Amino acid sequence: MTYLAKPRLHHPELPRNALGFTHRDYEGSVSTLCAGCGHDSISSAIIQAFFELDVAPHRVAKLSGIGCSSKTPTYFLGNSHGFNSVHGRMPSVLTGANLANRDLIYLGVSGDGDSASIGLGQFAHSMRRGVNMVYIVENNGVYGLTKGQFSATADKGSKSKRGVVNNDTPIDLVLLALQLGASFVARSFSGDKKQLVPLIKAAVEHRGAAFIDVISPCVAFNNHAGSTKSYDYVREHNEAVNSLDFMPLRQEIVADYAPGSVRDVVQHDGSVLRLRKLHADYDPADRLLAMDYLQRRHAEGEIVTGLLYLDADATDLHAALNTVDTPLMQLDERDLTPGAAALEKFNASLR
Ligand SMILES: Cc1ncc(C[n+]2csc(CCOP(=O)(O)OP(=O)(O)O)c2C)c(N)n1
Ligand code: SF4
Ligand SMILES: [Mg+2]
Repeated sequence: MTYLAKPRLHHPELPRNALGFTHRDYEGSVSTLCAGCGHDSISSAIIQAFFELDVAPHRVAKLSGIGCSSKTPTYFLGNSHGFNSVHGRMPSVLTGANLANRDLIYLGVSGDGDSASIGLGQFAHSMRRGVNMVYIVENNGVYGLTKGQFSATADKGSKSKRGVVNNDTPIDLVLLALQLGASFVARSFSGDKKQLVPLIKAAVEHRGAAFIDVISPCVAFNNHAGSTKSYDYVREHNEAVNSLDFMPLRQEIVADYAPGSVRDVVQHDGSVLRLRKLHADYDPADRLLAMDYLQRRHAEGEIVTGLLYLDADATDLHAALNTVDTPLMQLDERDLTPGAAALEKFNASLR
């Protein structure tokens, strides 16, 4: 058995969102991951975010690769579309689905092995093309599913459970996403739901490539002293540069912070991200500063979290390709073969 179904009965007075759905309507099957795995906390944050956003589950397509992290879409949004692809190939499958049907919300879930090793090229191209998606990496520094080998995001000098030292330079997917042109880049921690839920909500409303790297401890293979992805290490070295409130379009904006300490950023759909600065020298609108800051703080042993970069005016792959507003899968034969006269007119426009 690959999943455990949840009983359908639930309390009749569970809170409902604007669509009349309860939290349960956004859940999936019972998780079969190890008790305490960070990935389960991320699933719970995803459920919370979509419930609070009042998104109808059938409007979401969740895609993943292979790994414990890539199994998690079975444990949330059980009423959404889903596709569990091949190891490292989620981004190209997601890109194709997005091009065929732009009407869905695309949620890619991956692991550090899935995205920073076998799928690194796929990760890179989905970022640089600006595919409209939320791309979450559940980053534990190991290949959890295949018994805890170091992954490419493991820090140099960090130790495996058996005491082996990792000598390889780590790949920082946040830095790569910044360099490759992602327009929403964040890092969070599976143990910090207060930070993660608004980040996911804001990423869903963002148009363009939204990337969230979530440090997600693997309790079976990477939660010991000497690991830099353990619960203890991340709690001790977590430096949040800002805190975020997400306000959908219809919600009244109430000023509850001292002037100057907050910045409201309006996204294309009118939703507002209210950013409260925790570090005076950090500006999430400055891509180059973000890259410099992250590398300097990493050298000091800090894990910088929060909304690290945002281009609120970003556009996506559909804008670059100038595709029609109607999802391509809805076009019929007449739209796709407009006839000789239309072809002649098009050819003439290119002469
Ligand atoms: C093409 C291919 N190569 C290798 C594997 C073996 N494999 C399965 S999961 C995995 C790594 C998973 O690590 P990660 O993506 O970090 O996920 P985690 O289990 O840590 O959440 C590997 C190497 C595979 N399934 N397919
Ligand atoms: S092996 Fe690690 S990543 Fe996989 S379910 Fe267990 S704790 Fe989570
Ligand atoms: Mg992993």
